[in-house]
Order: sequence, then structure tokens, then C-alpha cells
Amino acid sequence: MPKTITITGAAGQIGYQLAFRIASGQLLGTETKVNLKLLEISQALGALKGVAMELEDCAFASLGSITITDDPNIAFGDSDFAFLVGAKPRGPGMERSDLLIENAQIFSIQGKAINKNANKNIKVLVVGNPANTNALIASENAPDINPSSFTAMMRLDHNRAIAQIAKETGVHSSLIKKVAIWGNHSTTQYPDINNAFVDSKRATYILDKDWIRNSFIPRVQKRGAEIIEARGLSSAASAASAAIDHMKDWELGSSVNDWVSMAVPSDGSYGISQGIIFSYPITCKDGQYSIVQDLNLNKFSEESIKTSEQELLDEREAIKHLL
Ligand code: NAX
Repeated sequence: MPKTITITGAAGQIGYQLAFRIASGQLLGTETKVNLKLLEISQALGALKGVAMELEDCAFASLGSITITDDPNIAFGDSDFAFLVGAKPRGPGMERSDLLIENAQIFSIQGKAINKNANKNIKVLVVGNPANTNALIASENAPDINPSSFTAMMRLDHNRAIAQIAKETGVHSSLIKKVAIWGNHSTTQYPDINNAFVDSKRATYILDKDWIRNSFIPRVQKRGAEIIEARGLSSAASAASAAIDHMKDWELGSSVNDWVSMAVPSDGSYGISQGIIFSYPITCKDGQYSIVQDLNLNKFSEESIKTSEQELLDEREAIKHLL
């Protein structure tokens, strides 16, 4: 059965990476045909036409049809998987609260369009920032879709954490397991390696506490800024790669004896307020995700997690009139 995949902001940096990787079969495998529905703002439709032309020119075996549009109702029609990437960037002099409100409007329109047009079992991944709160808004505007269908991307932070540990220990990233990112996709996120393993040894036994607190945690939290400084542009290929990792694991299952980080609607686990889109350690099986339970959190972890929760509660307060 072909699957319909929506990408918003498809002419942007991340969209440009994502569309080609999905069309080539890197999300659902080369045996599953994908019909792409690409959404952009009207002013970017010309550039989006160019993206569609290049997609055609790849002659991918797994690509079915391509639809380009500036109408969310068309873009989300029968959608099985939606990558909500398009968002308004923070402009000069713009406060974080202005950014929240501008994006809240975009994501409330898209939530309504998902509710009206998408497959009721759709899986939604919000990438556009502020991703967690944008996912909450989209979900609240889609009352006929199960809230568990709305998630936000923390996988780039998760992968960045693994990469930092691999670099520090000299152990390959594929042998680093059970890293977790808790909270918001912002600098308050809490990268946690208290339960992580490095080639079957406990990470906390082989990594220096000072390195974890004063180097690892702030570096993962601020890696986005480090990339901007080096590249002159924000992370794009790594973000698209993480988006595929997130959706692929959700649909096809995550690795056994490991977990991933996904921001999902809180069910109250670990004392986090219900409903906010909060990143937890997660396992995925049979197209469903579950929050890893019964982890012991030390005082530092608890405090760090609470700080990020508070930021998400403040964000929700700032846009509550749109919920
Ligand atoms: P770009 O500015 O290159 O692309 C965004 C695209 O979205 C533009 O082409 C724009 O025309 C389009 N767009 C804006 N409003 C839209 C709307 N209402 N409907 C459809 N399309 C719309 O940004 P890019 O580098 O691709 O980043 C996209 C978003 O991802 C940003 O919000 C960015 O902050 C966020 N990121 C989130 C990450 C995460 O881990 N959650 C990491 C990477 C990235 O920074």
C-alpha cells in the first residue's frame, strides 16, 4: 500500500534534505511507494516547484506522486505521516514570546487541516521551533485525532549526545546505548547518561563527573548554536536525518536493549504535568511508543527536569488563548 507523507516548509533547508531521503526509501524502505505532499507559503511555491522537478529527475523507484501546494487542506489530505518543519524564524528584535505566538497561529491552522483531512491514524512529528509547544497547539486543534499522534523532535539532541560520548570515549556511536534527553527542545533540555552504557560498561563509571556536568551537558544543549557559528546556517542535514530516525523507529520499532528520546504528550510519568509535549526516554514497538518507566532519578536529574518542565508550562501559558 502506498503511503502519503506530508512535509511542510519543504523548500527550506531541512525540507530539501528530508524530501529526497524519504522519496528514496530511507523512511519506509524501497518496497513501499510514497506519495509526497509538499506544503510551502505562497511566496516559496516557485522554489518548491524546483524541488519537485529535482525529485522527478532522481527517478526514485519508491516515489509515487508529488503534490506541491500552499493549501494545508490539500497538503494533509489522507496523510499517513506528517513532518511539520515549516515555521517562522526568529527575526531581529523579536522576543521569544512573539515567536511563540506567530508560530502558534501557523500550527493551529495546520492542526485543524490535519483534523479535517488526514488519515485518523496519522503520525505527526513537529520539527519547527518552538517544536514542543507547536506540537501541543497542533494537537489541541485536532480534536478527532488521538493526542498521542503528535510528537516533537528531540532525536537530534539524542544523536548529538551519543556523538559527544563516542568522541570522548573513542567507542563507536553504535555501541552507546540508553542515552536520554528529557524536557524541551531548548537549552533547558536535560541530556542524561545516568542509565547509559558505553560498550556494555556503565557510562557513569567511565566518564568523569566534571566532564559530564561542565562539558557534555552544556555542549549538547548548545550544539545548535555551535553549528550556526561554524556553518553560518543552522543544522539541516543532521536535523533531517534525526527526523527520519524518529519517524522510522516509531513506525517500525526501536532497537532492542536501547531507547530513543521523543517529545510526547506527558501522561504524568515522573511527576511531569500531564498534556505538555515532554521528551522522555522511549521505546517503540508495533507502531506505538511507550515511556520507559521506573528509572531512578538523582537530585540533579530531578531539578534539571523540573526546570525544563517549568519552561514548557510557561510556553503553554503564553499561547493558552490558542488552545
Ligand atoms: P528554513 O527557513 O530553511 O525553512 C523553513 C521553510 O518553512 C521556509 O521555506 C518557509 O517558507 C517555510 N514556511 C514558513 N511558514 C510556513 C507555513 N506556514 N507553511 C508552510 N511552510 C512554511 O528553516 P530550516 O532550517 O529548514 O528549519 C525549519 C525549522 O526547524 C525551524 O523552525 C528550526 O528552528 C527548526 N529546527 C528544529 C530542530 C529540532 O531539533 N526540533 C533542529 C533543526 C532546526 O533548527
